[in-house]
Amino acid sequence: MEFKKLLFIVSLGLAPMVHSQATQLIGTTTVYIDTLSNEVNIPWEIQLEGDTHLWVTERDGLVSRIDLSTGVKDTVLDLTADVHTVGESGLLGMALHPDFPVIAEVFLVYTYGPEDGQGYFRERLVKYTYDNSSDPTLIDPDTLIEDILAWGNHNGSRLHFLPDKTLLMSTGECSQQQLSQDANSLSGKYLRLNTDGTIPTDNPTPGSYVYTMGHRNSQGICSLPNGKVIITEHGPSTDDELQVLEAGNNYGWPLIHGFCDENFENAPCATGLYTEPIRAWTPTIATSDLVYYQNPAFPEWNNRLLMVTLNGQRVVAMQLNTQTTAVTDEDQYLQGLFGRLRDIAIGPNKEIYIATNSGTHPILRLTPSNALSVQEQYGGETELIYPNPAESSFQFLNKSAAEHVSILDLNGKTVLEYKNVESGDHMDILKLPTGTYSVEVKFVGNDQIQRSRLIK
Ligand SMILES: [Ca+2]
Ligand SMILES: [Ca+2]
Repeated sequence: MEFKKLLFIVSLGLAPMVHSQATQLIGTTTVYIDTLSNEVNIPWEIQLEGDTHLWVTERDGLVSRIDLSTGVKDTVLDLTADVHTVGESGLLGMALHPDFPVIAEVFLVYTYGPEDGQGYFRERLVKYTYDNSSDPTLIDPDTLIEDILAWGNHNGSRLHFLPDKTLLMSTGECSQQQLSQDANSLSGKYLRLNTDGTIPTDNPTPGSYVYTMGHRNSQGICSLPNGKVIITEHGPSTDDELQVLEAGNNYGWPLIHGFCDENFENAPCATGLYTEPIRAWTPTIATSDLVYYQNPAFPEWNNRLLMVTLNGQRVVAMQLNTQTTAVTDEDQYLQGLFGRLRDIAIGPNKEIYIATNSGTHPILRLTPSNALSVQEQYGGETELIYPNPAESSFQFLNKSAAEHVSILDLNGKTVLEYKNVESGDHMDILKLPTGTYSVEVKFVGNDQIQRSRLIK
């Protein structure tokens, strides 16, 4: 009767590896890992909509909403005919308006053709309106910025809202390094704009979108509780970077790689014009997006900056000093388990979503065991089973073996029974209709019947 859930089949390189694990111990915290969706192809950006949906962009041109409780994916925009995809270009960054859905605006960055004779094409930022009437769709495209240089790689692009509701957009230098230091080019920059596409009057240079310069290819950005904005930057063969983004700064590419620590960097560093990173990685690990995580029930990741990496195939958890001038502690997690990791987002119950970039590109959900406590959510009942609510199966939080498990509906009728449940077993509830149930358990070595509520 027992049911072992095979959750992952991850292919890494030429030697396929099979993972059939549902839990991962991170420090002393048990983290349950499942797949929210296996229906996406090369996800680039994931973002929560309230506490019900995860929006995702796919590089080929689809924008979709995934229901957090069912995993069902609903495509709201198909740009595959408009997107020009070569290498790492295509549909990239996305941001929902901070007041979504009251202000039902969605911002998207994608590259488009035609190619010129040298293999270059263009990138644009477009605002859509979300029409939630009957069949949810993105409508009324309004191009905010276009004609940005695009190429097979180094196109950025992440979008991020500042507290004043202006929008930041990263652009890559398309391997034309001199553009990063050209104040008249939109490439190799962070741009800042109002949501109607106009230039904010308090941008560093009046009349210019350019917010910061000297970037190579930034694909990670988040805000900290102290208001600072942190970005990641892909280095060349050395020096992936973590930077504090501040208006008007020049981050030095291609004159300075990482810190000022090599002879060729002496002259530019001596000018004092360039901002050094707060952390650099050599060899590079392909630093992608990041979030700031706060959850006292998950001490290992609490108050840490969580960064996903592509080539590095891991989550890097970093503690920053209070001045945000240095990384004071850093640990590596999930190394190699799920391949390349592209994006990360935090859900309504402090669960963590990760968009992967290997194999079938699943979107993973990581739920620390304490994040979904029955007591917290439903008050006062024995904290017995996990997850709760559950979709397809549950197990005992304490991993105890049980002689007998009965699941009863609200009329007290037994609808499902399991006998001789071993430690860590999952109990299948796929057949059960959605609803509220009572679970009665006779654990091994305990004469008392324990009761808990189960929500499916
Ligand atoms: Ca993101
Ligand atoms: Ca250096």
